[in-house]
Amino acid sequence: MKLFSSVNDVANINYLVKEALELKKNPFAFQHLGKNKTIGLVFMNPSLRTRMSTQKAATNLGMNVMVLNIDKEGWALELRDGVKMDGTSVEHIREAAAVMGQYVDILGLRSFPSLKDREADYGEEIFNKFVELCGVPVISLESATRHPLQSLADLITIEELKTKPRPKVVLSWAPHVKALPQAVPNSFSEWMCKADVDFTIAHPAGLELSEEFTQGANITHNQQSALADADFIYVKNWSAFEPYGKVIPSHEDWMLTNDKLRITNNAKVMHCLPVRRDLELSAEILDGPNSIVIKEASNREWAAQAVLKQMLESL
Ligand code: AN0
Ligand code: CP
Repeated sequence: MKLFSSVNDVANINYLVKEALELKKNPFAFQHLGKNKTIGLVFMNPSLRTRMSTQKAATNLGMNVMVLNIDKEGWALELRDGVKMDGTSVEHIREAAAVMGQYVDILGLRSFPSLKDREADYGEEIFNKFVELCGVPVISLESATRHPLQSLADLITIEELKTKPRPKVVLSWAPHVKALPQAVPNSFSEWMCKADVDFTIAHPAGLELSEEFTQGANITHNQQSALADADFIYVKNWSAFEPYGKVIPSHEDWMLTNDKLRITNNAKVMHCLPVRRDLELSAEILDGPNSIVIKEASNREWAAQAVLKQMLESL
């Protein structure tokens, strides 16, 4: 694998999940693969899980790891072409990305959307520039429109914990006070649409995701009907796709509570984290027996390791 930016870069998702579960049983079996190979993890935005799990995964494979929190520790980057750099940016993405490619065999990049310019965000302008300019395989650590390492970890978690061959999985929108990206729900949706699950998305009117990611999903504005008989509920806030990046207020009643779980099939509750307690998701669920959020975060390590293994094999 030379690029991991979406589910479309994966030849066989079932095989990738199987590989991840095998690595979980035997994490150090492929240490020789990464010997004398270096990965650079470049963050243009904050991270806890992606940074730590990907670093751990690379180390398990014997790789050297360099982390650059470019938003805090790097030079201010100019991302636009054709501008005279007489403002605050110090270095152009053209030099920065090309130089990074000199030091690493694989580059990981996190670049969130602006949530202001939909065309630039959905054109993945920053991520694609890095891919074009760095000259080495690139792994997404969450781009403007997708978070594939998260979605793979989510699928691994569902595969591990399902109690029937084709579980009912519900992506349920949650309230928030800030405008968050659509990357996690877009990505979760496109992975679930390819997985062997019965998939429903529930959100208030006006929070439709881009149809590019939801082909094959059942979509409803009725949270209660969606939750009936659910085996897994994936809780996540996102801002509007249209009007782009807007927070649509007064939907506090969409927060998931123990009471709402009563009509489900004792559903397991997921969230990519970080989560705001008692705003997005009730503390009673997070602290209760239905929450699988820590297991899900734990599986980020095996998701990253399975992808890095396939990348190392194709170097
Ligand atoms: C980010 C998001 O919603 O895309 C990262 C989640 C992994 N979340 C926040 O900014 C709170
Ligand atoms: N879920 C996730 O990607 O978490 P971080 O933003 O902390 O990496």
